[in-house]
Amino acid sequence: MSSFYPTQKPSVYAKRRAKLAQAVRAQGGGVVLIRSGEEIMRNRDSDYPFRTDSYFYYLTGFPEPEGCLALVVGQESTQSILLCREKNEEREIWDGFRYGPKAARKQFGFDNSYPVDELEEVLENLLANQPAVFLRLGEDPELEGGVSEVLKTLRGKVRMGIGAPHSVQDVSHILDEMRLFKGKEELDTMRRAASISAFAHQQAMLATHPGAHEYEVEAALLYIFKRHGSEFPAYGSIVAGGENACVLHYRANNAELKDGDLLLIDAGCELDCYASDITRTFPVNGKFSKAQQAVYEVVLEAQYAAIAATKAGVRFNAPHDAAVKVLAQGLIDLKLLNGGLDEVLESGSYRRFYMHRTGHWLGMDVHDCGSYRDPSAKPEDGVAPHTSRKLKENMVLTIEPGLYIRAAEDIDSKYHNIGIRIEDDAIVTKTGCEIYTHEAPKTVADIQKWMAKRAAPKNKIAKIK
Ligand SMILES: [Mn+2]
Repeated sequence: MSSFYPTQKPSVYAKRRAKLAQAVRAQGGGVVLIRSGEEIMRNRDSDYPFRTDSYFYYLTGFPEPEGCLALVVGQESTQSILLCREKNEEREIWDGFRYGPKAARKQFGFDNSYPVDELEEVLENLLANQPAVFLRLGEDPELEGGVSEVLKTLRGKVRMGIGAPHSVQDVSHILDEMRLFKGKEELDTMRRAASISAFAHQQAMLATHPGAHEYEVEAALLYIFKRHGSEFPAYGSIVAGGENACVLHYRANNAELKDGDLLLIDAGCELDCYASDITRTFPVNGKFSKAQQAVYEVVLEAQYAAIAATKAGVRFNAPHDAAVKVLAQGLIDLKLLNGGLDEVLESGSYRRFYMHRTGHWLGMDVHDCGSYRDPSAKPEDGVAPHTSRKLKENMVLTIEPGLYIRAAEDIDSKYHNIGIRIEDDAIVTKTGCEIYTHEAPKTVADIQKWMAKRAAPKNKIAKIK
């Protein structure tokens, strides 16, 4: 039986392992251990769909549960070892294909491989006389426990001339920094994921009409994701009509859509373990009211300002600060806030309507790994330690300002329950950024023009009464 894994050439993952090895070698070398995770039961004997650990997949391209990568980093050379499930005809008849150690080594380009059942014995051999073990500390208690056991066993063999590693170190920060900067293969996958998601948003707009339920629109999204080979949504899709849009992580997706309301959709597919993340907000009936349009234009202008502020060399906070300025001025102009711009920014009164950040790293995880702080910030250089880091080429981040106006007595009723967020994904370039989610309609004119294409509201696919 053949399979399409690894999705990239084995050399892509091998290069990442070599880079990791270099960093580990600089710290004296040792053995890096990263596991793929296991299948988790959902209820009774049905499990959740398995999704590989991002770090493990980044370094191996190996898709199965119960895998473990051991990277043995010596001063001169590195050995890549995979531990995975053995072939098992019985289990393969029931659950599907397994590579088994032998085929996995060959197809994925490892130096060596073992059945994962032998993990403990293999670790005893691998860790003997090594200076250190590198793990994602705090993320895999079972592995940490297993390593502790092995250390104890090795210490018991001291009179046989065997030494145990002297330290267990965290490897997360090294991998986080690597994953923060995307390579060509990663950017290609992310662009493809984004195109699928943008197309899904287009189709979701066409599936929207008064009287439909949020879940019907969600179904239109998921259909497009799956139809294009996406394995999962990258996160729980938010399909939030009317006041539900003011719930930032709305999950129910079960309300009926009303004529005159807006619909906020925050949804993106995952493709080969890479996320996309798009938000669009549009009128259920295809046409913005004056009040909705006024608020929408403020958020859109804020997003444009944030996009313009995104480029290599500026700090991560710059797009956020640019967006906040526009949002605050807009809230003043709409008479939703009193006072001058400086006063509103200073007091933070805008936070009543804008309570989240303008973006986050995007990659294998939707809120991707990587520090937001300047790793080199030193107080003695006049840079406070909490200062946000500078953007560099090939970082990927979202740009997603919003305004959320809950109904309240002190607010003009025409603005009640308007929740708007506009989110695109951006690759940082030398001179600016590449917005690669642009195919989802975004301006008022484009959205209204697109939604005018809707067929008369009827379901093309038969539905059970
Ligand atoms: Mn996001």
